[in-house]
Amino acid sequence: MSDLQKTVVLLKPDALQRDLLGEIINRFERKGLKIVGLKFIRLTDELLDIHYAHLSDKPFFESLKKFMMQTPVVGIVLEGLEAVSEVRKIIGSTNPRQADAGTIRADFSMNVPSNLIHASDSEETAQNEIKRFFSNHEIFSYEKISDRYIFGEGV
Ligand code: DAT
Ligand code: MG
Repeated sequence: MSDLQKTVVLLKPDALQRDLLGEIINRFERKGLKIVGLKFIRLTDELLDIHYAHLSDKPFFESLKKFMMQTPVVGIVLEGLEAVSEVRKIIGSTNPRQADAGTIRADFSMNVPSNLIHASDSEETAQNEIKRFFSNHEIFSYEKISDRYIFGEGV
């Protein structure tokens, strides 16, 4: 199906420390998003300079990078219909106190940078982040019996 997209999420150190990995992954599973890549990633200063380049002039840049290196993060590639915008909708706004109730950030967090989760913000970013964090052999294509019920008959 043409509007099947892939997107990247990173479960941040606060999600790991607070035992919220399963809860967060469960929300994506329930939506019908398909997990096509999943692993621990140890972020480095060099990776974060690229990943958060749009924030390099902010006063919180160094502390943000330190926070992201406190523990491994869980990197996930999700696939689904308009997955990039759907996942951004499910995670909620950057500031958890402005995020809509029912979103992951609003329901389980209160502050930045500890807002639990990163997600690609556009199709172009998603493509770059898949290449940044995953090798080709770490992205899997497989059929699930539920695909046709969730994505439609044509899938
Ligand atoms: P998002 O993560 O919603 O894409 P972003 O790309 O603008 O938002 O920022 C990346 C992360 O940086 C964000 O998840 C948390 C952190 N951050 C943003 N604004 C911040 C601030 N004012 N103080 C501390 N951390 C901040
Ligand atoms: Mg962002």
